[in-house]
Amino acid sequence: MTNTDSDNSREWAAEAYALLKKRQEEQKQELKNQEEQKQELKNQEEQKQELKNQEEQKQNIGDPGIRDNIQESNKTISEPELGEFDDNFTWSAMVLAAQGKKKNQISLDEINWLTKLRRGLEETRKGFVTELLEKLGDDPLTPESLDDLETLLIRADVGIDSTDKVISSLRKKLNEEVVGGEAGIKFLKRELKLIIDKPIKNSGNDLLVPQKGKLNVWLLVGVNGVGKTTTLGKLAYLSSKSNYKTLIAAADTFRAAAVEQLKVWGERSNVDVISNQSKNADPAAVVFDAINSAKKRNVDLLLVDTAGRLQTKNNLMDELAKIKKIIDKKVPDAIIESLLVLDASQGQNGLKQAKSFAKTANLSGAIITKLDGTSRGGVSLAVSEEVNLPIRFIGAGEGIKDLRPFNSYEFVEALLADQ
Ligand SMILES: Nc1nc2c(ncn2[C@@H]2O[C@H](COP(=O)(O)OP(=O)(O)OP(=O)(O)O)[C@@H](O)[C@H]2O)c(=O)[nH]1
Ligand SMILES: [Mg+2]
Repeated sequence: MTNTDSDNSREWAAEAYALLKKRQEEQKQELKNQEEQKQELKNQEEQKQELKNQEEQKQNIGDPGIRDNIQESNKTISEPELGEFDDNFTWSAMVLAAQGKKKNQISLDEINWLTKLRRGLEETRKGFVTELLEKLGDDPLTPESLDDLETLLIRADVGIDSTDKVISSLRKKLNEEVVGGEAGIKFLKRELKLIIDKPIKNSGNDLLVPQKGKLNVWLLVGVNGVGKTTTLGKLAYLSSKSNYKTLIAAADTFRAAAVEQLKVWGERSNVDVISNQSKNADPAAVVFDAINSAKKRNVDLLLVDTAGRLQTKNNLMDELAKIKKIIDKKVPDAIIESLLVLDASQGQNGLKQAKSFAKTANLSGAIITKLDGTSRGGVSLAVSEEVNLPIRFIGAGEGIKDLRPFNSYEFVEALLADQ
C-alpha cells in the first residue's frame, strides 16, 4: 500500500466509523425509549393490579398477590460496544469495502469478527508472512525467495500439494516477468484463494444456507474434542437469528454431559433441544424423534450433534450411517449436509482425520474451529486441496458469535495481513 492509499483508507474508515457510532447511539436511544415505554406499561399494570387487589380485599376474596404479567424481554445476547477507531477498525473496514460494502453498511459484528480472525491467524501469519515480507522487502522475487516461501508454507501446515501448486505458479510467473515483493504477495493471495475456492465452486453452492420450504438436516461429525457441540451451539444462534426455524437433536448419547451442554447452547439462542436422557439411548432413535418434532413444527434446520468417540471407530461410522438411513427413510426429500468439524490447532493430524472420515462418512463440507491462537491455520488450505471439501464455516473463539460463514477473501486477507 502506498502512503496515499493508506491515507485514503484511513479517511474512508474514519467516516464509516463515525456513521457506525451514530447508528449505535441511535439504536441505544431507541432501546432506552423502548425500556421506558415498557416500564411505563409495567407501572400502569401494577397500579391496575393494586386497585384490583384493594377491590378484592374489600370483597374479602383472597388473591395470590400481584403477579408481574409483563413479559420481560427475552434473554438476548448483549450487543457489543464500538471500540476505539484504530488500525484494527481500519483494516477490517477495508476488507469489507473491498467486497463492495458501503460506508453506511458496515456492522459492528462484522468488524469484530474480522478483527478476531486477523488476531486469531496472527500466530500462523508470524510463521510465514512476517518472515516472508522481511525476506522479500521491496526487492523482486528470486528463485531463492521461492525456496524460502516453500519452506514457510509447509511449516504453516498448508500441505505439500497446495504448496507445490502455489510455488509452481509463482515460478512460472517469475520466468515470464520480474515480480516485485508487493506484486508477489498479491499473486500469492490470489493463488491461495483459488485453492480454497475450488471445492466451493465445485459444490455449486457458494454459501451454505438452509433451503426454505424443505427440512435441512446438518450433521456435525468429527473426532472427540474438536468443537462439534460448541459449533452446533453457535450455528443454532446464527440460524435462529437469521429467522430459520431451528431445532437441535442431541444425538451424542455416548457422553453423559453432552445433553446438558447442548441445552445451555439451546437456551442462549432460544432453540429447543430434542434428547433422550436414558442411559445407552440409541442416537438414531433421538434423530427419529427429532425429525417427528421438526416435521410437526415446520422446522427449516435440524442440527444434529453426534458423538466424537465410541468404543471403536467402526461403531462411530456405523452410527453415522444409521442416522443417515433414518433421515433418508423418514424425509427422503430432506437436504442433508454432513459437516466435518476440524480443530485447526491439530494441523496435519486433523488432516489425517479428515481423510479417514471423508472415505467413509460421505461428507459434504468442513467447518474449521479454533483458528484463534493456533499457528496452524494454514491447514484450511490443505483441507480444500487434499480432501476436496468446501469449508462452510470457521470458528475463532468460544463465544456464541465466534463462528461465521466461511469467506475465502476474508480468510486470505487475514492470513496475509501485513501486520
Ligand atoms: N479457543 C477455541 N475453543 C473452542 C472453539 N470451539 C470449541 N472450543 C473449545 O473446545 C472444547 C471442546 O469443544 P466441544 O464443543 O465440547 O467439542 P466436541 O467435538 O463436541 O467434543 P466431544 O463431544 O467430546 O467429542 C471446549 O472447551 C470448547 O470451548 C474455538 O473456535 N476456539
Ligand atoms: Mg460434543
